[in-house]
Amino acid sequence: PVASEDQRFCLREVLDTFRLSLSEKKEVYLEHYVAGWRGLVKFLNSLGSVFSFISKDAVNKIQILVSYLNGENGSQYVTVQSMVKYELENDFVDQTKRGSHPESGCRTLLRLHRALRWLELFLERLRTSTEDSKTSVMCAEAYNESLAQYHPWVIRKAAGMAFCVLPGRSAFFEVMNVGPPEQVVAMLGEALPLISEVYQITEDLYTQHNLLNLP
Ligand code: 1PZ
Repeated sequence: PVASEDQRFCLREVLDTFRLSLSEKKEVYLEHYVAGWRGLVKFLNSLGSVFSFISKDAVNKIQILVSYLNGENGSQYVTVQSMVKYELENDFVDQTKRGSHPESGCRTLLRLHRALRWLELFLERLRTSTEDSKTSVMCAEAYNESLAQYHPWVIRKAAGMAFCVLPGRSAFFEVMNVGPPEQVVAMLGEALPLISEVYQITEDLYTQHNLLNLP
């Protein structure tokens, strides 16, 4: 059965949420950042249950961040910048090994941030791919260049197996629900600079506060 319009993934929506996540002062709104990830998870789920071990972890991290956003100190979590400041000033971040704050917003967002780099690399490959390019190969290359270095062997192995069952390029483009391939490519060309910008702003912030290796 065809899913109703609002349940179907659309790349355009994800593009919009990442656009909304950038403030005028180039801060990143957590609410929209998380909404962007929700959209991506929706997409991942539509690819089949082989990917559910991945989407479960992403959903778990999204939920941790949402619970801070909706919690009593939610006003401190409006932007990634304010979250970092608040958690560091209050000593809510385990810096070298997991201790009393194993689920800080900072370490949780770092996992999604690293995955955003994978996304950037993967979408760039998709954008410049040709009809005979293999999504599994593009996905694995992007993964090996980014996220893989943070994952233990078992996860790398499981991820590698999941990539093998990704739909081919044209089916993949269809699931994106944007239109014909040329339109997908155009949309990717629009989305990528936004995703890169959000990534870079977070990367700079985390570098500045020495947060890139949080346990
Ligand atoms: C379209 C194909 C999708 C491929 C997705 C490529 C990413 C593979 C990631 C495999 C993650 C496996 C599950 C759990 C991993 C966790 O251990 C780590 C570290 O968290 P910690 O254990 O420290 O709490 N989690 C992550 O690295 C976050 C992974 C989020 C992946 C989200 C992918 C969303 C894909 C969107 C598709 C368009």
